[in-house]
Amino acid sequence: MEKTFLMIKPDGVQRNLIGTIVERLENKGFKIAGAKLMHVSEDLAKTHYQEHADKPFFGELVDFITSGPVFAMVLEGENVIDTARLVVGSTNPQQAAPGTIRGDFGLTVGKNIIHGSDSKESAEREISLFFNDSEVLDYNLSNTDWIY
Ligand code: DAT
Ligand code: MG
Repeated sequence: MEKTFLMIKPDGVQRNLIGTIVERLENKGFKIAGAKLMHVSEDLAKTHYQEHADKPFFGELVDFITSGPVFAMVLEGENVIDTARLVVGSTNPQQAAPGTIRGDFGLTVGKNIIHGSDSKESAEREISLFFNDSEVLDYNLSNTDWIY
C-alpha cells in the first residue's frame, strides 16, 4: 500500500478543522499510519518547501507554516498520493471544487488549510522529514476488506 504525507496548516488548526478534516479522510477509506500536532521550525519549513525557495511568496509561506501548530499525518491506501490530492483540492481555494477540503473551507491561496504530497518522491521525502520510523505504524484495520 502507498503512503503519503498530509499536514493541516496553522489556519486549519486555528479554525478547529482538525476533526472535520480527519473525519473526511477516514470516511474516504484512508488508513492513518501516523499523526501528531507539532510546531514546524524555520529549518524544517525551508527544507519542506525548498522547491519554492525562488518564488516571491517563499518568505510568507515559511512565516505562515511556522506561525502555529500544524497537524501532520501519514496516510496509507491504494493510490493514496493522487487520491488524497483530489480530496485536498486545487492549490487556490477560489478555484478548488466544492466537496474538496480547500474548496469547502478556504478562500485564499496563502491560507489553503492543508498540504498534500504531490508525487511518490515528495511523499517519501516529506514523511521522513516529519516522522521517525517509530511514529509510522504498521497495523491492520478490520474494515480493509470492505473498502478494497
Ligand atoms: P500545493 O500546496 O497545492 O502542492 P504548491 O506546491 O504549488 O501547491 O505551493 C505550495 C504552497 O505555497 C501552497 O499550498 C500555497 C503557497 N502558494 C502557492 N502559490 C502561491 C501564490 N501564488 N501566492 C502565495 N502563496 C502561494
Ligand atoms: Mg506542492
